[in-house]
Amino acid sequence: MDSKQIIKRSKLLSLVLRHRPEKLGLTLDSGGWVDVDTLLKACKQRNIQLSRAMLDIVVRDNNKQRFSYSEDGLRIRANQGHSIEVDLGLSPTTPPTILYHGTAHFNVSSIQEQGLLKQNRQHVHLSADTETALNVGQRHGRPVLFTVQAEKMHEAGYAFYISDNGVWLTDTVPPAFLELD
Ligand code: HQG
Repeated sequence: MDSKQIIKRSKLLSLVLRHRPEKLGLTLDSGGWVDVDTLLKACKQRNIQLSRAMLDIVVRDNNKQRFSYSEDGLRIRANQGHSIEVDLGLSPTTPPTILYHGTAHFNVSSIQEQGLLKQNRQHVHLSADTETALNVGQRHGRPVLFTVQAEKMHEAGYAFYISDNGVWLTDTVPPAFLELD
């Protein structure tokens, strides 16, 4: 499989495991898991080429480690980014002093007024480093960076989580804890 094919399969998995499992006639369980055999069968029925060996490569080589197998290897899920309500079973974690959020310039005034809202996803996504945050921001337009006073938020009682692939997650970031970089 070349990198193009891996990206194509990754995009399909992101869609199905985060947002629209019904596209392949699947449902996620409460933890966001899908049975691997059921997923492979659903692909086969729709003439989508995906073997277990290919899936292993997609999970292993995905540039953001977006997917994980269950310990027994029988189920698969997305590590973060869901719009469907799932419980990833993450434990509240103490964040670093500062986290970052990259967004598009046209969102700045709204974010300064309302804070960061989770929009269609289950969480607001934050990054531990500026480079990752700017990459996230440029998906939406001209990128800008907000710093988030994560430690202060945590002290004020807001919960933070870190996904299995290192993305920081929280419910909302009020304007008082945000600063435009
Ligand atoms: C913005 C990718 C106006 C927010 C990335 C963002 C990430 C507001 C957009 C993951 C707002 C939502 C998530 C407000 C938030 N007013 N705009 N009050 N509050 N926004 O895609 O963080 O590649 O749902 O700034 O790497 O961009 O898919 O969130 O621009 O980890 O694995 O509303 O998606 O991961 O956009 O990205 P998104 P995001 P993957």
